[in-house]
Amino acid sequence: MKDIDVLRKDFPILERKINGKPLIYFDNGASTQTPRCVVDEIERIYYTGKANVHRGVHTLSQEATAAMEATREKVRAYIGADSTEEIIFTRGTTESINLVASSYGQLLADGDEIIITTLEHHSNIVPWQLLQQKKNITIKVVPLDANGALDLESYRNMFTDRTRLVSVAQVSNVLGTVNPIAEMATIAHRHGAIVCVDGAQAIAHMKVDVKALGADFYAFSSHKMYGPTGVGVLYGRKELLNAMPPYQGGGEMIGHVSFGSTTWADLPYKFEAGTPDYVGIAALSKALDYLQSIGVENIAAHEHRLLRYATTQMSEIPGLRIFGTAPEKSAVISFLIGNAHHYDTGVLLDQLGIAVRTGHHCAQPLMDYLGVEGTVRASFALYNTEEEVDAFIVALRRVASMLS
Ligand code: 7TS
Repeated sequence: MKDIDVLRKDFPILERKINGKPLIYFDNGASTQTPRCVVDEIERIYYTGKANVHRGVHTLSQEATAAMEATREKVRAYIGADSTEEIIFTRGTTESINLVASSYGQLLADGDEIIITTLEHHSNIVPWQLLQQKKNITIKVVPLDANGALDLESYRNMFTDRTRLVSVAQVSNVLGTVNPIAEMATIAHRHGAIVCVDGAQAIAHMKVDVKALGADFYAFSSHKMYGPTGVGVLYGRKELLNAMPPYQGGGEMIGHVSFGSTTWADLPYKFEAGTPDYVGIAALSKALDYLQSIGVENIAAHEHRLLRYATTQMSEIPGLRIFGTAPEKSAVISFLIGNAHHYDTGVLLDQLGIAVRTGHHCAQPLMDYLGVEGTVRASFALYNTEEEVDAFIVALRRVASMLS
C-alpha cells in the first residue's frame, strides 16, 4: 500500500485533537472519513456546476447528467455488474433494502418464506417485518455458531418449496464475520430463491464482484466507502428489476403520465423518483477513483494486519471479552471490559481522543443472542495505523484499571 503518512494527509480531519489528544478514529463501521478529492469535488460542483439532472437542455444540466451517469458506469464496473441499467441510486443501504422489500415484496404471495440471519443490522430485519404486515410471509433466521459464523447446516435445512428470498449481510457490523455469500447463493439458487446482499460493511474493505458472489441484489452506502453522505446504491439483476413495480412515484420515473394511466420509465430510472443527490453521486465517483488508486486488496491486507495486531494485544488484557472470532473476519472488533458498561468505556476512550461506537449497533436481536445490552466497537479503515492501535491498547488498559 502507499505510504500511510502520505495517505493520512488526504484526510484533514485526522489532524484534529479531541479533548486535547490526537484523534484516533476507530468508528469507520459507522462512517469512514472523506478524502480531500471528494470534498473538493463537492465544492467545485456547488460553486461552478450545480444544476438539476435530466431536466434541461442547458449546458449545466447536461454536465450534471453526464457526471451522474459517469458515476453509474464507474459503480457498475467497480462491482462487476453487466449493465448500468442495474445500478440504482438511493439514499443508502437502508433505502436500498427497503426498495427490495417494498417492491420485490409485492411479488411474494401469502405463505412464501424468506431467510435472514441472526447477525443482521436492523435495516435488513425491519423492512421484511414491514412486508410481513402486508403479506403473510414467514421470516426464518439462520443461527450462529460459537465463533459468530453462520451455521450453514441449519441454513441448508431451512429451504422449502416456499422459500423465495435470502437476505444476508456480507459482513457483520458487530462481529466482523464475513459470510460465505457465494456458497449461500449457490444453495439458494438451487432452491429457486434469490439473494439480496447487504454490502454496507463489505464494499470498502474487500473486492466485491456481484456476479462472482451470485448476488441478485446488492446494497451499499457511499458514506462508508470514503464518499459523501446521503447516497447509496442498489444493484439488481435486470430481469428482476424489470419485473418489479416502482418503489416511489414522482418525477423522472415515468414514461408518460395521464390521469387515466401512467407508464414507467425504463431502468434504472423507474426506481429513481424525484431529484437525486446528484452532487453527492458525482462526488462518489472521486471516492471510487480514490479507492482504486490505493487498491481495495491492499486496503484489505492493511486492515487485516491491524485486526490481527489489535486482537492479539486486546486478548492479553485481563477481563476483556471479544465478540466475534469467526475465521473469516473483517476489521471490526466488538468487546466489553469486565463488567464495565459499554457507554462508560466509550466515554473514557473519548476523553483520550479515541472514537469508538458503543451500544447495540442497530443489531438488537444479535445483542439478545450474545446476552449483552451492547458492546464497544472499534472498526478500522485504510488510514489507521499500528501506532494508533498501540495508543488504543494503552487506553484500554487504563480504562480497565479505572472501571474494575
Ligand atoms: N447494514 C449494515 C451491515 C450496516 O452496518 C449499516 C450501518 C446499515 C446496513 C445501514 O446503513 P445506512 O448507511 O443506510 O445507515 N451500520 C452502522 C453502524 O454499524 N454504525 O453506524 C451505522
